Amino acid sequence: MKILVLNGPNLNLLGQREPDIYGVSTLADIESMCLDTGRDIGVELGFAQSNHEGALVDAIQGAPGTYDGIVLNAGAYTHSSIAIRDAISATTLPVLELHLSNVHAREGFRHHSMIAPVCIGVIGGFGATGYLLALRAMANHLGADR
Ligand code: CA2
Repeated sequence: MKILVLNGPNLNLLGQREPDIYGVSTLADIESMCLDTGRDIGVELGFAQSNHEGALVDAIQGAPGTYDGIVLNAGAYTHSSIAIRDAISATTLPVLELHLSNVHAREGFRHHSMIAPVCIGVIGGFGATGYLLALRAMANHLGADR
């Protein structure tokens, strides 16, 4: 069982700015925490990040055959990208929408998700811990958790 953790625009900056909103962990810290959880629940992981919408579409399209599910923090594209929504609709894999922050407690433009209707569920507001919750939720969805 293998899960892709896919991060979108600006998430490569984690830990460098806006720690009050996004926390102090870097993306590398989060990936390391994810690997610990992956070992705990017996799931393999892969990681990717891109600031480019098309590259995220490519990653979603390329995941079947290697991965069984996708944990996706699409960043700001969550709120705008029909292309990413269409890629999620088209894939055979389950996709979980993830956010570090509670988007519903923030600006109005973050309250709408273009991708939520085509995802299996949404996790947000728990900072870096949300990634670990998302892995457990996806593993449970895939029937692999221990
Ligand atoms: O809360 C989340 O995880 C978001 O997906 C993060 C996006 C935001 O546009 C979404 O509404 C919610 C922004 C990621 C920006 O990440 C930064 C990290 C450090 C410094 C600056 C930006």
